[in-house]
Amino acid sequence: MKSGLRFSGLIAAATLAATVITGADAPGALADVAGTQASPLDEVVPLPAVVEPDADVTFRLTPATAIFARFGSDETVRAATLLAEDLRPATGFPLPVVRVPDLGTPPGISLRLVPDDGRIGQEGYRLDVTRTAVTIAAASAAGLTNGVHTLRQLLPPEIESETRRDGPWLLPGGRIIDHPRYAYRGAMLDLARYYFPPDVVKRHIDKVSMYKINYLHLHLTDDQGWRVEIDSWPRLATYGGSTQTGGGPGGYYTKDEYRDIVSYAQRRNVTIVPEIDVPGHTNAALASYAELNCDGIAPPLYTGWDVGFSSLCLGRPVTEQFVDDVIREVAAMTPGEYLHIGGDEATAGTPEADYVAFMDMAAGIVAKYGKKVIGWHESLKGTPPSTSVGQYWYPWPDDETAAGAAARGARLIMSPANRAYLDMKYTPTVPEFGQVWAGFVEAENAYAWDPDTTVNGVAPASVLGVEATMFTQIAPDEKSVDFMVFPRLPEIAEVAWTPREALNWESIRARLPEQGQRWDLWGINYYRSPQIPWAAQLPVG
Ligand code: TNX
Repeated sequence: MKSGLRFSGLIAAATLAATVITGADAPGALADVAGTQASPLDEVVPLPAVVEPDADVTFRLTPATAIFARFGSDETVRAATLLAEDLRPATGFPLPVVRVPDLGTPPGISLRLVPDDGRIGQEGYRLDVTRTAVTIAAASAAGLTNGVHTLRQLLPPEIESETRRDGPWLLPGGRIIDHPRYAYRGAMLDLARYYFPPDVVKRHIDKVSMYKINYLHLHLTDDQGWRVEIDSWPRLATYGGSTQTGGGPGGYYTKDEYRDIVSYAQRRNVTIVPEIDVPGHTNAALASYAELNCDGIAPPLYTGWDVGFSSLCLGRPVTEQFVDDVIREVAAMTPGEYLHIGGDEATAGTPEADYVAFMDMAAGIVAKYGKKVIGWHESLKGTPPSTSVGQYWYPWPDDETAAGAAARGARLIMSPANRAYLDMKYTPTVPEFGQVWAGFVEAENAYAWDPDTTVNGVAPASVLGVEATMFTQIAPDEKSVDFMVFPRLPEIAEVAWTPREALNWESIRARLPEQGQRWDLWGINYYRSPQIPWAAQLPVG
């Protein structure tokens, strides 16, 4: 029995009956009140807030099904087009996007923008499935896209096939009313330690957006490489980007390639958060421009594993000019509100007062170019607490900088390394290539934690959200990145989305096998954790 499915049904039952039912009575209470078995309507990851299955009803997608969007509403047409593109390959159906002047409830699938009724918020949605019609209603494009991701997961896993399958393509009847727990649901990909071509980054966006991740933080610069073109300092990319961990050719994104990644993500409701890591983690920049070094000598490019040995020369006008130029050019390519300036492990003999002054200067430049600043939590020593966001990464719960800054108004994104660092090994032997410094992070460890109590002295109201990070010096290719990301990223996405009271390891454990079947069809190399009862692999092809 899947207790979590019962739990989600329980929320539905409680909603229907306007009665709060708790504790051990839950399964029986569900049967009594709702009179139904758990439905695939609640197989979704992340688990929706409210699920009201109607076991007597199914909707069947056919070659005649159309997707309706209101004429003149770009947001709905965009989400409808995304849905059609998602469903066409496996079904082989035309699924035309039809613009209509007024919706009514036509037979088929309709997407509509509605005012927030207080239950869906800005990013939530309502999904209704009857025998003849499927409706996604949301207050924003983001909400509609979240509803589209849910709809796709309600279809059988074969929907993920790139080639045509037979179906039948049935959607379970009922209603979902859903909204996220946190505003910031992030994933990070380190492109500095290894360069990945744009199509790999785009596939990564596809993979994370399925789980309603709405921010993808790109770690674009580090000791081993500088990956984004900067016109005013061209050698950063052409020379600083010319290698990677372990040697090899590296690479960088031209401005056009970078903008294309940003808009690809935007269409899937994923906002790119670019990170320019300063003042440490800067060997690639120091190697490219001698004047950024205190001794005026450019070091060689770096292809090793060490951290904490490099620093820009602080307190010099040329360094400030460098930071201003880079942030100006990156901000101009960033539609999102955040820019990440790193600030971690600035331990190369940097006096704390100099570090604080530098981070304060860099934060001021970010604000000057109209963006909000994020930094690794150490940066909260130097960035203004009331307007800054710190990303907490230590694997322990006590930190004066984070707690003190939160008390003065800073907000925190929770990435505790013992839960949310996807480069950690799962077990002492799996995989051979993982990190161990924050311990082992098996599937259950990545799930069973509460961001609201991660750092002592940081109140829930100061928690902006959650981010799962993927540092790549251990993972040179898409296959090894995927192995670390799945199943842990979908689990952390649920921690970030689903109401705290509905989080339940037994529940997600029972829902992940169906996700695994989808990953098989995507060709994802995932970790078949012994903690999860995986299903048989679906035939690919
Ligand atoms: C810590 S997290 C780092 C990275 C490493 C990572 C390896 C952080 C702010 N810095 O530079 O790649 O650990 O797990």
